[in-house]
Amino acid sequence: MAANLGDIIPAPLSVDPDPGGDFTIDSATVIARSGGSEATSVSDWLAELLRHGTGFALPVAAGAARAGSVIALELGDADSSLGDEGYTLAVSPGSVVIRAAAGAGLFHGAETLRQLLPAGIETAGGRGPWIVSGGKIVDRPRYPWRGAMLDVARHFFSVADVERYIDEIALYKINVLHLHLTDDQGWRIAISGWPRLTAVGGSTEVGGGAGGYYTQDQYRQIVAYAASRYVTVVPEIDGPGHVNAALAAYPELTCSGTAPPLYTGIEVGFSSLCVGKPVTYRFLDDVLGQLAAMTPGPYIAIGGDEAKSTPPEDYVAFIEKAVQIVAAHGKTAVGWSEMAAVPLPSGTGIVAEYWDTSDNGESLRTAVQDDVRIVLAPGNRAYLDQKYDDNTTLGLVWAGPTSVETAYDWDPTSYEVPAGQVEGVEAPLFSETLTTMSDIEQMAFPRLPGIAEIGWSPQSTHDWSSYRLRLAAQAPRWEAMNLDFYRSPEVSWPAG
Ligand code: TNX
Repeated sequence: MAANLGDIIPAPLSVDPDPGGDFTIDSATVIARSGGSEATSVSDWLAELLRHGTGFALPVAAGAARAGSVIALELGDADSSLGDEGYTLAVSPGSVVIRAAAGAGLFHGAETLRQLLPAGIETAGGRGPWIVSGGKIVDRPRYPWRGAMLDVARHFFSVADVERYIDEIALYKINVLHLHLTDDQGWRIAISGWPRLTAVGGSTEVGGGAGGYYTQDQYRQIVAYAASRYVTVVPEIDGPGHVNAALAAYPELTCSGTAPPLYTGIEVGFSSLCVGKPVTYRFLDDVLGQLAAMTPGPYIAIGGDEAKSTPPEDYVAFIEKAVQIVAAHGKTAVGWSEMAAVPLPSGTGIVAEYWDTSDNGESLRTAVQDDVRIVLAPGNRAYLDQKYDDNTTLGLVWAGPTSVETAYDWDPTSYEVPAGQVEGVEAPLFSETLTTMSDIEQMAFPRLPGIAEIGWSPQSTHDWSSYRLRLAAQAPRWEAMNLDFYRSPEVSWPAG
């Protein structure tokens, strides 16, 4: 059965169904692309997906051809109020036309078409019929930053796992992958001139496993893969705390000059860079500079959280310097909200991520005065690493348990931040208890689509009782994708 037009996640801005306008993909359907190289790459991506699912030839041709049965992807000449990420999708008996001003919008429109097709589209030669409900969708995001954060430091995840996660988040129009690359338990990115960071610092993980790291080529591969899904990678090097792996590799980074042993537990707040030593900033400049050079996106994250072993005045000095180093390499610094309390020279734009709700928003106060951009990732709502309920084996509890409803049912404007300073939302997934891709998926699904919807959809569409029905309808797709998810009893899942 065809999904009702608009029964997708995240909910679109507006939907205008036309009961007489259904379109059927069949063996004669062609894909027409127009408007340049990104129309080509998005069309090729969609064609591959649809060929795999339907078994039809679905040739891609240039030009805005309209005869016969056509899926048209048209770049340019779009309603400018929809921005780069917005799109229109018009379904009539002869065609599906997706139009956008930029590649990102075209890609989001293609992901919408994917969700409007039956779940069988996700399996090789799946079962049709491939009917798309008639009518028109006009869509654009509420916020520019819709993030997912993945911790590859507590446990290491392969390039293939990260790419799979990118595909999964992109299905829900998430457009930022914040990669937590370093922490006490592991250093996961190769840095020229500092080989022991990975050779020593990358050699373990929580629980004592083998760990691992990305070579610079592998990191570039992840970034390019993300870009092909219109996802911007924001790499994070956490400091001045969360640095035991680096200190174990390079004793000169400690104040005592003695390297601590590698760490495989899950405590936080016990390590610190030595803020007064010049070598600390040579190190930081090399690391952040190399990352900036490999990262086309505008942001580099510098952590700044839970620096419980750094004296407060050292913390301020460190953040000031780290923000300057990021700026010197042409990027904007992102940090956890503690960092927003540091007075920075006016005009220093940073992005602060609000996470710890136990401080009643105190950590946001200075940020609000300084006009810092805020990403909301409230621990008790958006942290995908929290247990769902008493039955969940994976996950932590410091901010939870967090049910599917709790993760969905909040509004970014209800925090003490002027609405104009909210850049968006993010769903962090710290990996202390997660070792496999299936673990990642069980924690992210079904909560991640809820955060994605909060970031994309107008508040007027927000409604738990109808959302849980749209969410239940995702399950056959996840099964077809072999994507593991938690069958929360809050949702009436269709019989599998
Ligand atoms: C808090 S979120 C942390 C992390 C932990 C996480 C677990 C943040 C800025 N710091 O070090 O992994 O809780 O949920």
